[in-house]
Amino acid sequence: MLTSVERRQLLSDPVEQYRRMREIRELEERIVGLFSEGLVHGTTHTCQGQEALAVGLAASLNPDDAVSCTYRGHGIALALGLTPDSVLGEIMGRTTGCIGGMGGSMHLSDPDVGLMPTFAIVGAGIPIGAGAALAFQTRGESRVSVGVFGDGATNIGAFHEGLNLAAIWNLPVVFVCDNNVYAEYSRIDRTTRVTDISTRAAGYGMPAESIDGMEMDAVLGAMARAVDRARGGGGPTLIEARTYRYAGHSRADLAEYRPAGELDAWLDRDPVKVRREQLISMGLLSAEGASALDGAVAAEIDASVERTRSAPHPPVAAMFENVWTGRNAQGSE
Ligand SMILES: Cc1ncc(C[n+]2csc(CCOP(=O)(O)OP(=O)(O)O)c2C)c(N)n1
Ligand SMILES: [Mg+2]
Repeated sequence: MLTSVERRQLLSDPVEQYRRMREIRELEERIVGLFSEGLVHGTTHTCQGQEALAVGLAASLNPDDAVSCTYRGHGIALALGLTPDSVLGEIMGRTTGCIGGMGGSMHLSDPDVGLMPTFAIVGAGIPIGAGAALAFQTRGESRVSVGVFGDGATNIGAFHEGLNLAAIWNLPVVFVCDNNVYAEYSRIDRTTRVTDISTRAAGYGMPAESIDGMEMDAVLGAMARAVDRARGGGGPTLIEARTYRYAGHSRADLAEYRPAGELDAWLDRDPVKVRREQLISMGLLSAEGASALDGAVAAEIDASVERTRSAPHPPVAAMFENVWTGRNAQGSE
């Protein structure tokens, strides 16, 4: 089985990019079922519909670049190279998870492939992404940081602070907003007067692009421009990727507030389906090859689910690991 680092290196190949998109879709759909079985505790936030953004973003980075993202980050984690076992193990609270099953669905991380923690606090990953970029700049390293967040997060103070500091210090960071139309149960136009998120960059003197986040080539193009700018000393960029989350916010949400027909219109432009058709028409995959690949991914995810079902939970004593206090071993402050 490949390691996360080996998986990360595969992503320059368009067929591997498609395979990763398929893997994300399959795993997210299984997770919904596993949640219904009571095997995922708390809740979980899935990203079906946002696969082109996850994979296009990961494919545009070097292995030593860094990414911070939100609780809706299973897709980005897989795209960056985390194995299905390490993502699912974490989500199901098993020792095979990327941080030993102690973080759960909203706290995935793997420093080996540059995945800084995924963040449950809306907007929290934005200043962390800027901070990583400040570290790279200070050390003179040619590394880029990417901060991924939702449309709702652009109304949080951390968005303003993170973008402003990144702009004034010319940090090597790319801010990526996945504008998936909703923040929890609220449509964007009920919470945000300016719904074209990319225009906010003007307030920070920062270049920006608004792209179709359902289209892999649009994501690859915008990311390449922004990453080149950051790595070349040109400072930060804001990318607004217009996407849609097919499922409700979390597992308690049936998304009944959505207007009739809206989901169907986005499903017509499904990124996984569209990329599959593009690869076939470009001659990079045959129709039979694509079906075989889809079947192989489904079988791999089946096997991962079975392995994870029988993987152990961490022992109770693990709750005292990785916990720091102000006291030393002798008990003094
Ligand atoms: C600081 C903070 N405020 C409120 C919440 C509750 N909350 C969780 S998700 C969410 C909506 C965020 O929407 P968006 O940024 O668009 O991301 P999406 O869920 O669509 O990916 C809110 C308000 C939180 N987790 N953190
Ligand atoms: Mg949103």
